[in-house]
Amino acid sequence: MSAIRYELIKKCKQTGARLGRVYTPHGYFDTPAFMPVGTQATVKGMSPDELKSIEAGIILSNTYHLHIRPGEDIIKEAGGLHKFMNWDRPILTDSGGFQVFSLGDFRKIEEEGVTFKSHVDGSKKFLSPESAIKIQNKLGADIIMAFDECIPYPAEFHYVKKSVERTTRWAKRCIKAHENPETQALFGIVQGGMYKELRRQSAYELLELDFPGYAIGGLSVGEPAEEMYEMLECTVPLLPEDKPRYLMGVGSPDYLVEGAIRGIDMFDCVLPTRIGRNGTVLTSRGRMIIRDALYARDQSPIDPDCDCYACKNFTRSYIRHLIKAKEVLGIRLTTWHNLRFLLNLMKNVREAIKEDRLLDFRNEFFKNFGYN
Ligand code: PRF
Ligand code: ZN
Repeated sequence: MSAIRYELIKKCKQTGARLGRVYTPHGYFDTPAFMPVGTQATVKGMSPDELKSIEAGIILSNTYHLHIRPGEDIIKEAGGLHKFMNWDRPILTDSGGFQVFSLGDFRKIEEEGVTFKSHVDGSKKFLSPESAIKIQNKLGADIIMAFDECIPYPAEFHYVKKSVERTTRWAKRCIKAHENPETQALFGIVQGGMYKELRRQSAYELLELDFPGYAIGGLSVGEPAEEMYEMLECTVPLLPEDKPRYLMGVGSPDYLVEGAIRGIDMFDCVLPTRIGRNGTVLTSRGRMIIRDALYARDQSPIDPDCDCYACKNFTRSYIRHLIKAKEVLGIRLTTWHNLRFLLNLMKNVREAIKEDRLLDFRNEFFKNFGYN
């Protein structure tokens, strides 16, 4: 028995999108879903109650960061990640595969695993399929991720092929090392760079291992949007209908809608929280740089169509002032709004799937947001 169950509720008649629900040991979440990122066992600036008030159904955290600080043993002693951070809804932890490649300055990739330098104190660290799973077993998230190599863009065919084959060998080692398959679902990660043939090879190899869910990694790494969509179009149709599909590290509004249209069920990204902290907000009319002098005397809310705490209670003028004065409340309000904006976008996407009008929704949303 797997720790999770995916219920396919309905397919959109206009697109390849799916309305679904994923049941986990900590309750269910509706899909397509956006997962706010809580790298350090906290979604920066938001309390668990606040996250619930904006209807976050599942959050993501990181093996790499929690291993370095405070260490998985401290979290296990606290009763696991849910208890440690007081979040009782589903959690997914990423394996560290990606963070090691994007954060570690010095790194050496070998068959056994990856050696890298801690971004905190520069000390030498090592992660392997076995240790990444062992750490995730101690953290206790509902969904855990295989240890993979996220290939940089661009990359040579020959290198990508070797890397894909190693990621499959690592995936097998992850399954073998996993101690709690009944309470934690281990997802495989399809890689393959920007080569359709290698994406298919990676998918076929991982399908044989029968994971309870599949992620698509190595995308949104600097390639043009069209290339990402092509990779999705050649990979998603190979994945099982009765399991969730997760597009890793993708969360701009256009990618969320286009991903859902192509059959993706789960997404995560630091975008809403990160841009919020530097004073950029997402609105139904596009991105807005709230720091801009244009808003100094603007007495309207960030987004008149938004129902979030920031929009119901504060003006652009005030939030701009807080951000410029580097006040904590400023970044709390922009983060709050941006997360609510994306969670609400996903809710609208789910509504549109239910009513077979996701393509119409996409066209209307893109027109207002300023995409084409
Ligand atoms: N692998 C893992 N985590 C990830 C990625 C990946 O390829 C990406 C790529 N966009 C984001 N996060 N393990
Ligand atoms: Zn708002």
